[in-house]
Amino acid sequence: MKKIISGVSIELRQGDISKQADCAAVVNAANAQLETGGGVAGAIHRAAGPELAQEARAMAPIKPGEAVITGAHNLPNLYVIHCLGPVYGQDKPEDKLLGNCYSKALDLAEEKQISSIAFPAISTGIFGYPAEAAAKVAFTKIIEKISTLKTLKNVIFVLYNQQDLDIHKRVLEQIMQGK
Ligand code: AR6
Repeated sequence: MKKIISGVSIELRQGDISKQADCAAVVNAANAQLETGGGVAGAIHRAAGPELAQEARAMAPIKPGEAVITGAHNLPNLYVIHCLGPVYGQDKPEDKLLGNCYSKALDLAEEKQISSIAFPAISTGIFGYPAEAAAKVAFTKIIEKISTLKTLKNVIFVLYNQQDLDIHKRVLEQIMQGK
């Protein structure tokens, strides 16, 4: 599914975030230490190789809602943007912290003047954020900033399974219909 808003496409696809060769930057659902981990962080660090953690170490730790950018090493991308999402029920206010992740990732991508970025559903795995509520925060923030984007033309969400893809499709439709 693809929607165009203010000349920027928001595309939803099912897949593995570590295999998105057509995106200049991929976003990592990181931990504070910017080390490898489970889920997205595990897949990204495995594919990028140990140099990713080595490069990122100097920038750690980061706080919930923050984002930093590194090279992509052995990944088929130019950059990895590491976002620390909130742990649901613990880091508050969750919606603001999650929104900050998306906002800062877009800012970093724009600073590098790249045209495409791929996001996973930050915080919705190990950190426990309900997928529908997280999708609402993510799309609302991106649409809020979309008219300010200069070089970014493709914002891609890579959802790991069909259920998450369906939830994101539904939430994006609802937001675009003003619901
Ligand atoms: N590609 C795309 N999406 C994925 C992939 C993948 N390869 N693997 C999992 N997902 P999570 P979080 C989905 O747990 O909740 C890590 O250990 C997954 O189904 O990766 O922000 C870090 O080290 C879920 O929908 O991130 C942190 O400690 C979403 O991606 C902690 O987990 C996010 O799941 C971060 O937790």
